Order: sequence, then C-alpha cells, then structure tokens
Amino acid sequence: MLVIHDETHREHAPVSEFYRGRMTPCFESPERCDQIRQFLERQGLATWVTAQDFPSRAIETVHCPDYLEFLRTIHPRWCDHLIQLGETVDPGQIEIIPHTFPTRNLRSIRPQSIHGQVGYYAMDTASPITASAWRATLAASRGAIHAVEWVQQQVRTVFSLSRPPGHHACRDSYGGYCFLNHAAVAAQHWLDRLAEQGEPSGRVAILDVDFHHGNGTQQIFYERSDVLFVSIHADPRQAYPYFLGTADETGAGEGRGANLNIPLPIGTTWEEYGRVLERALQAIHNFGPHGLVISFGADTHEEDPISGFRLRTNDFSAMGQQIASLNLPTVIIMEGGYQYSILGPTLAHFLPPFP
Ligand code: OKP
Ligand code: ZN
Repeated sequence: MLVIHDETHREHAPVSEFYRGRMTPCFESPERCDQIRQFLERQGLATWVTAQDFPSRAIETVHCPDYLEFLRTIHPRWCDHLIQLGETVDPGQIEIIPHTFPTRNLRSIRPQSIHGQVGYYAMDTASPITASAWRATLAASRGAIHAVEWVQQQVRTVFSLSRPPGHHACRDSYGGYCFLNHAAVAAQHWLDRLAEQGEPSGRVAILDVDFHHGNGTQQIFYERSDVLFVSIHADPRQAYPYFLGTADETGAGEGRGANLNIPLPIGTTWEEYGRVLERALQAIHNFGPHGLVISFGADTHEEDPISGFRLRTNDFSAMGQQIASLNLPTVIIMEGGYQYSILGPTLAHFLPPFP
C-alpha cells in the first residue's frame, strides 16, 4: 500500500480539551499517527511517500476565504492580544478554546473581538487551536491532494496517514479536532483533475466509516450532485456531533438524493454494521463514480475510549474486503481513532484487501 505521510503533524500536539465538564488530556495526539506508522513499517505493509505541494484550488473551493484567513492568522493574533494585555506569552504553550457561540437565538454578526471570532468559527470546545494547528492541518490536506495525484497515475489505492482529522470541518467552521476537510479537498481535487482531463461530468463518492457523523463533508457537498456522501455512524441523538446526521438528510437542490446517512445505535457490532455497509456500497455502485474517497475512522473499534460501537480488530479485514470489492480507484483518508494501542493492528487489517 502506498502511504503518504508527513511529520509536520507532530508540531500540533494539543495538551488538553474541555470534555465532560473539565480539562482532560487531548485524545487527538501525535501518538496516533506514530503508532500506525510504526506498526505498518514493522509489518512491511507500506511504501512511504512524503506529502508534496501540488498546485490545487481545492482547499479554496471547499472552504470560505474568511475562514481560511481566520485559521491562518488566529494564533499569532491571539498571542499578540495577550501580550498587549501585559502577559508574558510562549506561543508554543497557548491553546485557543472558544467560549461563546452564535447559537440560534443570537445573530452571526461578523465579530470584531478575537473571542467573538473564535466562537464564530467554532462548533465545540474540544478542538484546541495550537501554534502549529494550521501548519499541521495544511500538511494533512496536502497529503489528501497528493493521494489523488497518485490514483490519477497507475496506483489503485493510496492511504493518506495524517492528522488532525477533517470530516467535521465545514465550509467555514471547525470542530471535532478538525480544521480543514481533507476528504472534501480530495474529492474536489479529483473532480478538478477529471475536468482538466476532459471529463467535465466527473463524479466522486465519499464513504465515511468513522464512528462520528461527517457533518462537515455532508455540509460542503449537500447541494451538489457531483459528490455522493455516504456515512455510517453513531446515531446523533446519542453521540457527537449531536446536531446533524439523521437518515432523513438526503441532500438538497441539485444534491437531492446524493446524501445517505445510516445512523446506528451505540453498541452496534460487526453483524449489523456489515449488513448496512452492503447497503452503503450498493448506493455507491449505483452512483457510478470515477473514484472513491474513504473517511476512515478506527474509532468504531470496541476499545475506543470516546466512542461506542463494538467492532473487533478482525472485523476490519471484512470491512476492507467489502469496500475493496467496489473495485474503484480509492483514496483513504485517516480520520478518528483514539485507542492508540489498536490503531496499528486495525489499519493492518483494513488496508491489505485493497489492490
Ligand atoms: C472526531 B472524529 C463528546 C466529546 C467531544 C469530539 C469528538 C470528535 C471526534 N463525546 N469530542 O470524528 O473522530
Ligand atoms: Zn470519529
């Protein structure tokens, strides 16, 4: 398996997140990628490639300019603000967490205050912005773009091993540890390349098998017919992101019918999961896409500390086999998975069925 990986992610190492009413160690840490990298290396399962910079407009297409400007500049501006207040600041130690949000009884007024700006673009308090969050996130999106470049060559499947994850990031909001939506960037870049190659009516399917609903990916493509979004995830009545991901969200406008949510109850095992995966794959097959992007989360594993499905390590072989039988050029993007010890073995079961 060709695996794209860039060490830049290590610089983004949030110390704590606001969770269950207190500051707790951040689940989304560099150790996640390190574990997978070491395991795949030891098993001889990966050919490593460093993410390179390709000319692409995909990030600017799926995200809003003001949001990108915010992500790029907020950390230094926040530090300057603290310095002006007379504080001694070590930027490497500063993690930004919002506290006030424009919820439905307020208005989304363009904020002037730096606190207002953070709340304006955030969806939760569990996604600290570190000094290197932007650099790491950008490297991860670069990996997704580079992965598409490879599947445009002779390579059938490419895995972009990156963090922070991306599927909760919307056109102009961040949350769930996600800042840029790498799966959306990959799909967009793929369509752009198809258009360049004389295929203006290209289609890409995104299959999201992370435990959490990929609300960002859904939002970005909700009104578009060129990207099918299919997600199997924990019922939002029971799990994050709580406010999106029900089965009746099927797309709007041009995108009507191009969004498929399959929510499952906490406690779901492979028996049921495998059945609904068949349904998901049938929908993708019917869509007839040129390529497939997988948002892969290892947090459906029974040992994940913040999730609630009951998949076992072996089940990921079956999952890989089922998806690989679609026989499509495939880009796999790393999303969640927080039980560090099972991440390597889980990927080592999921990846090999792909050609
Ligand atoms: C990111 B990805 C609620 C705590 C909030 C957010 C989880 C983000 C998961 N239980 N934590 O989809 O794995
Ligand atoms: Zn997740």
